Amino acid sequence: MLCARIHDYQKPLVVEDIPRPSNTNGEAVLVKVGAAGLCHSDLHLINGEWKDAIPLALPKTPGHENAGWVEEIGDTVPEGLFSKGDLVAIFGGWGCGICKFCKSGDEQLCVAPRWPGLSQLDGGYSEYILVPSYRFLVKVGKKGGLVPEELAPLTDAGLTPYRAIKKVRHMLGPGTSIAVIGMGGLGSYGIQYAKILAPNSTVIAVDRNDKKLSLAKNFGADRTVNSATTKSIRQEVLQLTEGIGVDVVLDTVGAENTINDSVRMLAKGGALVVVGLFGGQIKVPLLQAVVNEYQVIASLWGNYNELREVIELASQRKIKHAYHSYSLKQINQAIDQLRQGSIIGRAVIVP
Ligand code: FEH
Ligand code: ZN
Repeated sequence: MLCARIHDYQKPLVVEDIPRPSNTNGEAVLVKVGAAGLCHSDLHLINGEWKDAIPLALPKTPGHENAGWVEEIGDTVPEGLFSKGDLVAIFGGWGCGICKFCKSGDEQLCVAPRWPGLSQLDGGYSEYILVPSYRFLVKVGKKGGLVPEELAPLTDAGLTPYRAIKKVRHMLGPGTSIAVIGMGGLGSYGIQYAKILAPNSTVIAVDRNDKKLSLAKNFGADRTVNSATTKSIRQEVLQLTEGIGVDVVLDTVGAENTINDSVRMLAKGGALVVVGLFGGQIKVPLLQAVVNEYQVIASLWGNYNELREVIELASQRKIKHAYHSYSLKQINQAIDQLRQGSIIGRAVIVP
């Protein structure tokens, strides 16, 4: 099977033919990959920036945002659950199943995770991916006619902001506002969830790129702020919120400058929810944080049930998708474009 693997950090992925997994035993399911989304985390991984935190035995196939069709079914998968050819989204937070986080349903927070493409297990930049348990598959019905290119990003880019906004939806409602920083893959879903989960809040999209901001408008953002051209993001946001600031900021970038901007636009009692992993430190001025009772919340990915919810929304065609397809052979081109920030929406690899 064709796949794209990291052989050396900071080098292009190597597209090569390797034997297809032959061990679809027990609970495992072999999935023919229909699409695999390209995430910023893959850039960190390929650059070697995470090699201490997430040590990999190279060569390794990345790709943790996957959807496709059931190809082979292990012998202990309960009868009748899956059939060959079923369309499935692959939940990527593969956990041990028995720790307190897995048992509470937040398997993406497992104490011993085996995330595809981000651990010793191979991911989806490949014609086939071996999923260690049927428990990580969401079977997708025909409603809405979803295709793998739409489903794959939903397993991460479309899942992470959903969980994040659910954590703070009680702070939103009439007369409130939320700013979503970064209109890449996550942000373009984030503004839509803000509109769905808090329909009466004002949703402000923030990015450096006008094309991404116009996508955000198209996807339901009420207001946009270009952080590269504005004289002051804080002043512009204050103007848009009658001098109050925003009740919630969702930072999908997670860089020191976006965290600084986020804190400076918060209303009293506001919450900053960070999902972006660009890097650096979260620094919040202590006096300001306490006096204003700011909340800083980190949120990782989403759980299996949250994935089911976003797929349900997508099946009802309540969310829009922006993606660009690349073949496996074009994967290094997609990686370069993601590095340059020139992809509008999500890049998906279609093997
Ligand atoms: C990054 C690191 C570890 C787990 C998950 C991730 C994200 O890419 C998920 O969006
Ligand atoms: Zn990711």
